[in-house]
Amino acid sequence: MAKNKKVLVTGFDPFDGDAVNPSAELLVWLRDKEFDFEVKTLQLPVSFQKCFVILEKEIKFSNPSHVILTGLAKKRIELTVERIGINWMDARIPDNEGAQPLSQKILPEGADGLFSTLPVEQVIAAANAAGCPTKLSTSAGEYVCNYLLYRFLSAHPKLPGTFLHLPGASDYERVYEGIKAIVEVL
Ligand code: PCA
Repeated sequence: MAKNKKVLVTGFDPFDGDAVNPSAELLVWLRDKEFDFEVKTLQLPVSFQKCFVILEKEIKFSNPSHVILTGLAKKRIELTVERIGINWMDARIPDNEGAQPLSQKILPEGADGLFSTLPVEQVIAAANAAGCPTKLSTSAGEYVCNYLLYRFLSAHPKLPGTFLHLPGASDYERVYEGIKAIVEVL
């Protein structure tokens, strides 16, 4: 295990008229679990303007060794690990503050795409071994989740991190066990 391992796990508020977001429930679930390293949790607003600002404050404050960002992808049926964040926003629906950026870059001078800084195959294998069907994804979408991943990767090219999209209607206990296995294998 990495020396001074400290994993920051984030989730998102409910959005799109939903009452709950399983990525926020994940944070509550994780707080009850025991780890032999530190795990910090942070719930973020579904806001282009605020999510990354709040993440940055927490990274500066707690100096994590690994960052696992999570959110909901309602139409997916498995947990997915994002390989890449893209420099693009095209919001299908407004965020929770009414912002809806359409067809534009996140950072005008930034790279078109940035790869996750964790060994994604290894974390996929860990989640599958824990009984949670998990796949690789090469698109985190064009909404707030991809925005957060891209901004994170752009600001922290050396900090190991990735984004996990939780599936819609699922056996979340199993999904959460898979994510716990990912947090442990880092
Ligand atoms: N999923 C959205 C934003 C918040 C969330 O949980 C997304 O995939 O962009």
